[in-house]
Amino acid sequence: MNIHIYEDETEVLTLSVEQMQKMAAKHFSINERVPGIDGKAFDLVTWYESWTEETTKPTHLKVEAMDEFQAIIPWIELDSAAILYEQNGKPLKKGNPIRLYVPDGSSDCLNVKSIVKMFFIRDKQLGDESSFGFKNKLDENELKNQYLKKK
Ligand SMILES: Nc1nc2c(c(=O)[nH]1)N[C@H]1C(S)=C(S)[C@@H](COP(=O)(O)O)O[C@H]1N2
Ligand SMILES: [Mo]
Repeated sequence: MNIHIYEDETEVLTLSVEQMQKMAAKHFSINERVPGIDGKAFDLVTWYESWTEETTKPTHLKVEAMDEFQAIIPWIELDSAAILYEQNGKPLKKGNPIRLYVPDGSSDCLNVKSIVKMFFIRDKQLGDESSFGFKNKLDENELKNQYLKKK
């Protein structure tokens, strides 16, 4: 299963987990950043910086999963973000092919499993707050607002 990587809306790379993980310089045990979780991970930001040809930093990362769950996260929340790619020497049983962990994120809901697309975006209009939910559906906050409006 390949992971599709985009700069804004342009696909720039298609990578297997093995290719992706070999490009990364900083590998560690995920429990160094996420206590209680085991497995091998690499640092997201240094991985991105090692191959991008863009000269400015992204404003946001958008990740999309196989089940169409997605998250949009401001770049400044990603300083300690990690990509989990292996557990007990094997591919992930839960979250295959890769899972994002955002230890400095606003919510555990941002720890997106089974990522198949990653978008490195430059668009300040996406705002300062992270969001998540199923694609083409309302996110949790929107659902809550809709619900409250009806009452
Ligand atoms: N692909 C995918 N990732 C996901 C979700 C999902 O529905 N699909 N749920 C998120 C939410 S809302 C939470 S709280 C955590 C739950 O992580 P866990 O399954 O390890 O408890 O995963 C996040 N990652
Ligand atoms: Mo959640």
